[in-house]
Amino acid sequence: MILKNTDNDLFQVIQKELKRQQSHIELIASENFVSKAVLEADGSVLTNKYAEGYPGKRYYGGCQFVDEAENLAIDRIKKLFNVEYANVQPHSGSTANMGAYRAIIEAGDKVMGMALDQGGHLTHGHPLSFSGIDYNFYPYFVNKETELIDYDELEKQALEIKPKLIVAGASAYPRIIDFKRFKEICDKVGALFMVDMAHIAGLVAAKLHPNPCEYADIITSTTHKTLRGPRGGIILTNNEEIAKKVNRVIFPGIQGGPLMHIIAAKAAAFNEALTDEFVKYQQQVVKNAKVFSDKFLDLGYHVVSGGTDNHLLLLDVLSKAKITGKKAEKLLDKANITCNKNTIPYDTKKPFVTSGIRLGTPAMTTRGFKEEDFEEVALLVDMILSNPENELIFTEVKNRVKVLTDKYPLTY
Ligand code: DSN
Repeated sequence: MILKNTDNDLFQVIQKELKRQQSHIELIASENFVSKAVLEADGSVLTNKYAEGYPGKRYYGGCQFVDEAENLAIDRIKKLFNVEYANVQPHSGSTANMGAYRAIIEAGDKVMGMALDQGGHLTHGHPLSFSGIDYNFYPYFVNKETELIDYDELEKQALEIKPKLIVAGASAYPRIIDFKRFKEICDKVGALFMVDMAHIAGLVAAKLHPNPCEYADIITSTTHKTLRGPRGGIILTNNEEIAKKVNRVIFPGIQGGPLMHIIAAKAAAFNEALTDEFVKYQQQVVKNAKVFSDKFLDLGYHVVSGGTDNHLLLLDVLSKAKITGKKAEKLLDKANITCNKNTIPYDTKKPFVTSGIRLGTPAMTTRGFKEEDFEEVALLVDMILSNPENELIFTEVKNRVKVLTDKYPLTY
């Protein structure tokens, strides 16, 4: 690395982060490890290029090759999700959602989105997010008993509220989302239908989750979670008019020059996602999550909704281990296991404290973890949470984490 000689301070920071990633068990459900090919495109000379506009219609000269990169990304993502139109320029999931809202609704319109503390996302109407500021959001909830989206209740609410738009999609929902039912509700109340599939995009690509592109007017996603690409966003639709509006809203409406190196890295990731190996990887992600969740159930934990159908689970740590999610996150970090505190449905604790933690399998499955490895991780998590003051246990867990991370090295 040239940086070592030119800027050793920064070089050391990057080395420390690499070492952290190599030596920790990464369970944050929204994170993953990109391939060397994706990283190469991400760090390529395309970062030097200004390309405001879209392929074939740019405000700068010299765009012939970045045009090719963007067209590759567009063609591949359309094939991956079997959809007609794609905008691959959003810098993030938030920007993609802002673009989607602006393309199909007006400021002040009524929208329904899943409550953040029940699994939704900030950009689905939280009062501190642009979404909650610009639009009139009404949250919908999961059933208190089943902890599943209550579609009947959602329908009743929608009939009363008569929203212009209903948003499906979540950051912490462990079950299959019934997009067909959502669409039926939207049709019944005359609402547009948007899906933010950021968390499950990789599963959708591998056909392990229903494809929202079959039902929704507009679909957004990030590219760096289960999809295992660079950090960024996308917007998809089958409607030509909406596609035209999306393009105008993203540029010049919200963004200036697109990040061409990131778009190239998106193209590299989408290419990988079209392979059989990627499908096998996603199948393993789901199998691992199921075994992981079953092991916690065996250990006596309350797993929200009784299990998982996708890449994540929500563990109620307060009811079993009598510690908050905040404390659990800290304790696990000390043992080289990384996760995040998370509210569980109808949580009695504040979002910065929480009763739960969210655990995901995508990142460690990329490293090669199989079912037996996740069973071991569940045991290690339980050892820490059940013995928060015991230094000997911490040492033992750290040693066992090292055995696992050594077994599946992360090399860049
Ligand atoms: N912050 C992401 C997550 O962790 O789920 C969602 O954008």
